[in-house]
Amino acid sequence: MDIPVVENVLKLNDEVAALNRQQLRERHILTLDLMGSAGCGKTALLEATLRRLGDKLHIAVIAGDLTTTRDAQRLAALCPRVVQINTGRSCHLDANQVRQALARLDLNALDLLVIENVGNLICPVGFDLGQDFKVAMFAVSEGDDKPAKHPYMVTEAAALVLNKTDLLPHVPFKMDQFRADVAYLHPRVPLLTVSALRGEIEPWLDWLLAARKKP
Ligand SMILES: Nc1nc2c(ncn2[C@@H]2O[C@H](COP(=O)(O)OP(=O)(O)OP(=O)(O)O)[C@@H](O)[C@H]2O)c(=O)[nH]1
Ligand SMILES: [Mg+2]
Repeated sequence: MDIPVVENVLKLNDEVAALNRQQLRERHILTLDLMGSAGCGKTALLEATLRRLGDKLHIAVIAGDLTTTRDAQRLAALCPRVVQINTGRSCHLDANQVRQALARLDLNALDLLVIENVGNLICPVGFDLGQDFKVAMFAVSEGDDKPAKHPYMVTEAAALVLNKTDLLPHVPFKMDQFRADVAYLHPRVPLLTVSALRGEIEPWLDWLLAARKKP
């Protein structure tokens, strides 16, 4: 019997992602998909980034959340180009939602677009949004085992941010174990240790500015 097989359930998403990528690359806009668990500090990192780079680069942010515009409101205090996507019950953004958000942004003269994905270590990994790079974010308060337990976050990411390093004296976190697991899963991926709360984000800023120069 001939059983029909759906070979690529993500095909439609991939097609729209390709359109997004083409639109963004034509304008030379570096686009990042920032993924990480709920509360790891994605919005805090973007706030710190806007404080440091907001008057040097034209930056836009698309913030994904199930409900509320709270992240967008925080970011709008620092950036005039912010769009919130409410995903309802969905645990990740998809390319079509990003496409609709792009239509709400003036892409002319934009240098950098960061898409803050829904706080979740699993679902965002599998969906191409049209970004140049996926960035995975962890926090020391989540424990050192998260890369090993969520390997696809690590293998799909072009860079890893480890946040809340200011809490290292207060939480059990084996940095050696964390680094070893990351190195095993994705050798040579940049590991950027930061404290968004304190504004200590130099490794992230350095990576970001270097990524802009890549063709
Ligand atoms: N100690 C410490 N706290 C931080 C740091 N960065 C963020 N936080 C705190 O962690 C909490 C969550 O930060 P958010 O920036 O909202 O995290 P998020 O990843 O955007 O969360 P969702 O959008 O809900 O997924 C807030 O109370 C922040 O103040 C940090 O570097 N150190
Ligand atoms: Mg947030």
